[in-house]
Order: sequence, then C-alpha cells, then structure tokens
Amino acid sequence: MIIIGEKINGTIPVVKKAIEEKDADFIRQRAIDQAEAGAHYLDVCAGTSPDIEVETLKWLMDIVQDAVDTPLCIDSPNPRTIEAVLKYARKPGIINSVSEEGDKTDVIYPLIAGTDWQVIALTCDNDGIPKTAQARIDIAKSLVEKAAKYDIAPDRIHLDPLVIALATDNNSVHNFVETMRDIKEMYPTIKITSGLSNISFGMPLRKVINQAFLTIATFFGMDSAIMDPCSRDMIAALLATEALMGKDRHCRKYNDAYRKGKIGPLK
Ligand code: THG
Repeated sequence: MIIIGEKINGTIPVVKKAIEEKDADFIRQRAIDQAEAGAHYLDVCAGTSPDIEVETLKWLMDIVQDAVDTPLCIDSPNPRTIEAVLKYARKPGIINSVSEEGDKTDVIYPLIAGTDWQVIALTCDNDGIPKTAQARIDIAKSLVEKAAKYDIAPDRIHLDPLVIALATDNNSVHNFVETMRDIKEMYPTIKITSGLSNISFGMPLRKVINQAFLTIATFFGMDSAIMDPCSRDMIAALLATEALMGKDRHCRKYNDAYRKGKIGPLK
C-alpha cells in the first residue's frame, strides 16, 4: 500500500491553529512523525481562505521539505493554486487533484506533462459526485483519455472513486469496489486511491469503520490510501490485511512491526 499521510491539512482544527499562529515546530513534528511512521507521500493542504492559500501552502511545503525527504502530495481544490506552488516542490510527488470540474485538467495536465509528477483524479464533475458506478467509470475514462493526450500514462494516475459516507448510501462500499474493479479492467496499470475517513462520516467509533473499509478496499486491490500513518490501529489493520492476502512473505512485515512496538498494545 502506498501511504499518503493526511495530517498536515488546514481543515484539521489543530493544524488550522498552527497555521494561524505560524507554529512551524508543530507542522515540522507532524512531517517527521508521519515520515517515521512510513508515509510514502505527505499531503499538504492549506485549507484556508483563497486569498492566502498560495502563501500558506508555500509555507507548509518549505517546512515539510526542510524536515524530511518524503515527497509531497499537494492538495488544493484550486488548480491555479497548484500551478502557483508547483515550483516550490523540490522533487516530483503527487498533485491532489484533478477532476472533470471546470478547467482543472486543462490547467494541471500540461503542468505535469513530461515530468515524473503523478496525479490524483477524482471521479466527479460539475454536477458533483455521481451516484452510479457507471457514471463514475465514464468520468474516469474521460480523465484518463485527456491525460493520454499529454503522454500522462495511467500508471501516473491515482484514480479516486470518492467513496460516499455509508450513513448516506448503504451501497457505498459495493459501489467503490465495483468501480475499482471495472476501472482496473480497462486500465490495468492505473492506481486506485481513497481517503479512508469519508466512509464513516456521521457514525460512532469511526475508526472501526475506517479499519474495516481499509481491509476491504485493500483486499479488492486499492493501491494507495490517504490516511493517518501514525494511527497504530490503522497500520495494524493494513499489515494484517496484507499478511492475510499472502502479500507479506513469512508474515515478516507484520511480525517486525509487532516486535518493534509499532502495532499492538502500548507497553
Ligand atoms: N481524497 C483526496 N484527497 C483528500 C481526501 C479524499 N484530501 C482531504 C481528505 N480527503 C483526506 N485528508 C484528511 C485529513 C484529516 C482527516 C481526514 C481526512 C481527519 N483527521 C482527524 C480529525 O480531524 O479529527 C484528526 C487528525 C489529526 O489530529 O491528525 O479526520 O478523500 N484525493
């Protein structure tokens, strides 16, 4: 599993406060903690008002890149923000995200053509998130075909089928798995990604639901996850799932994590 650490996001109240107070130490520690926990990319999202989004994102990017070598996942709903901050990235990472909304692909795809940047592509358009798997697949197709025009191959795309809260749509996980299966059939080298916490919105014991979702999605072939790599419970669920799938030879990763105290009860 490719882990995209989610903890530097201005929509999280403690991070919002750190941004407002210019508390670089707090952001730096979150970067170090996530890198040490094994994150492969670090999501950075300003989550602030649009007028200061670019300067906030640059500030976050500089702190993270001074602290760790982990590549960034630059998270903004505004493609022009991404365009403005891309030059501050010291190595290629992931752009989060494009979709069929507005002119997102027209701005982002040319930016990353001929580079090693990857991109998260959301299956939504100007009408929002479609309800049926088929409508999502149609959007995915269009996003991949447009990327191909810029020589952006499917293996650089993390398709995010945007899982809907289970409390809103009882069929949400079935829909996610079906979309994932169909998209992988069309584009075997594409990556499928998801935020893990959307599924449990409005439910108690959210982490229990998120863990079960991570297990199911991993089993059916999800490639990357936007998640909290510092959560021992989430990492335990992930390592257990990979071991159960026969993807962890001699269960070595699982056993090592236990021995090093990364999973299991705190002693
Ligand atoms: N898909 C894509 N990008 C995304 C999402 C997605 N970016 C944003 C979001 N969803 C993923 N990021 C987060 C970040 C934080 C939380 C959930 C999703 C979260 N944090 C805890 C909270 O706020 O209570 C606490 C975290 C902490 O303290 O560190 O729930 O779906 N492409």
